[in-house]
Amino acid sequence: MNVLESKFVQGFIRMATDGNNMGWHERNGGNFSYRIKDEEIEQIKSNLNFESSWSKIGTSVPNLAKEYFLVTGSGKYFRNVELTPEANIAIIEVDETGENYRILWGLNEGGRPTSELPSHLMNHEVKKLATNGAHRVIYHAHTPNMIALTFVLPLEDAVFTRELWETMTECPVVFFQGVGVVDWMVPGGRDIAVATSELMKKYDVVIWAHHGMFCSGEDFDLTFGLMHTVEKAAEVLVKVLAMGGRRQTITPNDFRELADEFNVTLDEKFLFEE
Ligand code: 2HA
Ligand code: ZN
Repeated sequence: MNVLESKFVQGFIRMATDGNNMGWHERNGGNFSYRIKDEEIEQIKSNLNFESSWSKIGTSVPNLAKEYFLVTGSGKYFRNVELTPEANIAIIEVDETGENYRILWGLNEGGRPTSELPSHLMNHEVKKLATNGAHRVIYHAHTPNMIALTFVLPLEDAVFTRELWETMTECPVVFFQGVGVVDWMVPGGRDIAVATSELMKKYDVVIWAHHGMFCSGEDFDLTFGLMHTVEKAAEVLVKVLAMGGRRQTITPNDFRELADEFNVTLDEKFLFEE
């Protein structure tokens, strides 16, 4: 099968376009990766180039040895993914040591996978282990309302989780584990990848202070939906703070009732009295 005709590639392109339409991907901002299923790779194998040379990932992901990923390209713009996918995204393979990758398809005008490849692959590794292989999508976006909040709220998991949960009734149902926060760090390298993947052991959402967010999920709908929900919560919070703050809210006991009704467990450490 032609690579561009396969369903997972089409789903990936649609999500990149949707993210761009949300205003989350100025210039080359943001990046996105999908851990490809064996049967999906089998269908396109005859169109992949297994002659290309190996490059260093910049970190070690032994639990992703011999896995395949669809990724956005470094310096590429989300707005161009739909127009010329073969120039802006790539299929890569991780070698048997988990230290190197090679490009099997795409980036046909040159280029490398996303500058955040270490964070993407370390997050994939953590999530593959934590979810028994269910999570396949890692998505990084420059979401403006969340970025704004990181200049105002204390950079603590519990504060962000509770503030975001209080903005919309569905929030604690959608991201019941809460959200993690990474202090400002230099992007693109192994250090921020280690910090992010550590938080991904507990959360599906990690906020990068003054930068954006990472979300993890099973498929494109769930992962895009998660980013959208959290960023919308941030937007509501920005408005509430701009209007002078809350005069009434959802209380800890309301959250406990909600958790019972929707069959989710909300950690009591997020339900502190204020
Ligand atoms: O421009 O988003 O974090 C790509 C990025 C780096
Ligand atoms: Zn970024």
